[in-house]
Amino acid sequence: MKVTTLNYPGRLNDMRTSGRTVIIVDTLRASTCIVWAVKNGAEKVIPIADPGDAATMHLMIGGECILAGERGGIKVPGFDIGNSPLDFTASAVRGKTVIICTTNGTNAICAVKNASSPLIIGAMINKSAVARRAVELGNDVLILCAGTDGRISADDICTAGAIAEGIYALRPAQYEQDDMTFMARTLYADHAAKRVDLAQTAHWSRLLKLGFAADVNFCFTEDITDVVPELVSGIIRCAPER
Ligand code: 3SL
Ligand code: MG
Repeated sequence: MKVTTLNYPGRLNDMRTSGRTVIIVDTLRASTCIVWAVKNGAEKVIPIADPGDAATMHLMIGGECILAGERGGIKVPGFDIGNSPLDFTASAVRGKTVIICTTNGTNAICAVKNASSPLIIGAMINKSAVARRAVELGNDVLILCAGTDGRISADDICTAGAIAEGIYALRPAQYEQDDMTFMARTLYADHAAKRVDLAQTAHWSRLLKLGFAADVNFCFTEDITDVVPELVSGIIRCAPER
């Protein structure tokens, strides 16, 4: 079972997705928001790349629909909520359709949404459940990190390492990895042992400057939930029990 990590979607066209389970990671903050929305009872989450398209879809769906998203980390004007996981409460999302549009995370999801592979949403808050799901599925794994503005983002790499570590722990004899996954697991080990301070990295420190310290702490809390959202035909729901 080989685990490959892609730093950001730019080289996605060079990668094979078929036959692999694809785990999409945007730790700060879109994949954390999606996991938390599904955990809190959202009926479904629809990821959209463009804010105008998201607003149009919101108008078309009407009814019990929440429009969420950011540009530059800040709620898009006119949207119901921004991209703070702490806003995706049960009272905000239960039983509703959530349309979400973010700068990097939903772009990464939309980049693979037509792939025939199993597509699951990974975050630090569900890392162990995601590793278990990947092992159940039994395919090779591609961890697709959203990155930040077309570049590597350490928060995503750390979560990729945490998920890969979980897969290794469950299947050590079958486990193989590429060098990026080796580096991701090393970063995660250093983070877990407090040998590195990810608050120095670009996106984390930017969110702190914008006043989102509580979000960052939440996004880096491990295993809050066992929910594993799955993307099928462009719509994200809780993965069915297998
Ligand atoms: O780019 C994204 O998808 C966002 O998660 C970035 S931010 O954390 O809202 O700035
Ligand atoms: Mg991000």
